[in-house]
This record gives sequence, C-alpha cells and structure tokens, in this order.
Amino acid sequence: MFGKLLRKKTAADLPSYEERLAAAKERPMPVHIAIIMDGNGRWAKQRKLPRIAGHHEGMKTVRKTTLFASRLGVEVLTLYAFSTENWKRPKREIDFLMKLPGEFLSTYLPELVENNVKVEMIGSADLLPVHTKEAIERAMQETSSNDGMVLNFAMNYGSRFEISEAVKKIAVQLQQDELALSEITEETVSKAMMTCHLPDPDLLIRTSGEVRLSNFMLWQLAYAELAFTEVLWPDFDEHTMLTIIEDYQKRSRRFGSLEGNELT
Ligand code: V0D
Repeated sequence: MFGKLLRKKTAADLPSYEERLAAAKERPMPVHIAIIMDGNGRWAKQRKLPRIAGHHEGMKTVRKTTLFASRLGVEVLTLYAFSTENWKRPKREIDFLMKLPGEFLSTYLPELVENNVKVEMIGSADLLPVHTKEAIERAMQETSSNDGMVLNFAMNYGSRFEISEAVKKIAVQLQQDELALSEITEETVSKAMMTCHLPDPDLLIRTSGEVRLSNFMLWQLAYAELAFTEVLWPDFDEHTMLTIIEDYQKRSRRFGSLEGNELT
C-alpha cells in the first residue's frame, strides 16, 4: 500500500511519448492553433550558417508541424510566415524568403493533398512578388476541395492593418445603408476580418523566447491560451508541441465550465 509513497519515481514510471500522445488525444484538442515561428536566424547563427539557412530549415518544420497537427485532429493551423514589418529586412533575405512558398509547394504539395490539407492565406497579396503569389494561388486551387485541416499562412499580414481595413469596410456598409449603427457588434466586426470564416485561435504558440504578440491576430486572440517556448523554430518538434498541448489541456480544463470567459 505504501509502495507508491516510498518508491522513488524512476524513468520507467514516467509515461512514454506514445502514452502521453494517446492521453492527449482523449482530451479536448485546440480547434485552431496559431504559431509565431521565431528563432530561425538565431538557429543559423548558433551554427555559423547564414540566416537564410535558418529560414530554409524553418520551412521543413512547417511541413512536420502541419502533418503532426493534422494527425492530432487540429482543424486550423495559422502560421505567421511574413509580417508587414519584415519588409525592413535586407533585400537579399526578402528575395530568399519569397522563394520559400514555391519551394515548399513543389516539394510538399502532393503530401498536403494526400493528407487532405487545405491551404489558405490571410494578409495582402498585392505587394508579394508575382512568382510567390502564383505559388500560393496554385496551392489554394489544388487543395480547394480538401476538407481536412486548414493550413492558413499569414503572409504580408499585420493585425492593426487588418482591423483598420475591417473598420473601413463597415464604414462603407454604414454609409451605403447596408448596415445600421446598432448592427455594429463584436460579431459583425469579426465578420469583417480576414479570418471571417475561421474560428478564433484557442492556442497561440511563439517560439524562441520572445514574449510579445508583434501585431499578430490581436482581435482573434482575445480569449486564447498563450504558450511561449525557448525552443527555436527549426528545433520545434512533436515533443515540444505535445508538451504545449498537455499544458493547454490542463489550463483549459480549469475554465471548461465557464465557456472560455473566466471573468463572467
Ligand atoms: C521563413 C519559418 C513556408 C518562418 C518558416 C515568404 C520564416 C519558413 C512558407 C509558405 C517561410 C508560405 C505560403 C505557402 C506555402 C509555404 C513560407 C515564408 C517564409 C514567407 F503557400 N515557410 N515559409 N513563407 N519560412
């Protein structure tokens, strides 16, 4: 009877990765996970490699994370691939980054299709190079009939810009008498955002130790659980992700009966 109390915990007592994964799958999964994929430059620097090598490795992590999230039954995965602030980077780095969607899709599109993943995008495509736009356009077309996980890339995205555009859209509807003042509610604002067809994220993950939102989905993240990890994006893997999901499941269970709004 006291065996449990007296015996020191050994490695053999700890649940294995497979056991933890099975247990996590029995609990409520975040429906929508959003990720700020930070630390690619630092990963490269640690290895005395050019920054672009970190971005390229980060692209492989996008593939692994997509397949893992899809297997977990996550419905939407939003990845912050390029922010409106990223235009301040050196031109050669931007040119390299803009080739990644094309390379990603020529390498992994068949696999995305096999896994029933649907590629979507938020942000403004206008400033992107034509070859980048074409790559994303083709990926969205070729996966448009898939009804599995939505892989949503935030490209040339900024949250305050998105909110300003939503305000403009609503102002026009008001001016043209398509909408009454009393009809401007949280719901109509949500419907005016680029994410109008998606549920709000339940979980935000930011890698590489920075603890900021950096103008990412400010409206949509109002009730999300926030997870920050020191792990650099190219080193992010299913073990890191599982630990974060376990933590999410512990936290959201405490608020489970309060419908996400712990203040009411
Ligand atoms: C670099 C880490 C995949 C973050 C991941 C142009 C920075 C790798 C895409 C991608 C980037 C985007 C759209 C699409 C297919 C793939 C990507 C960018 C950067 C910005 F339809 N990785 N990736 N796009 N990095």
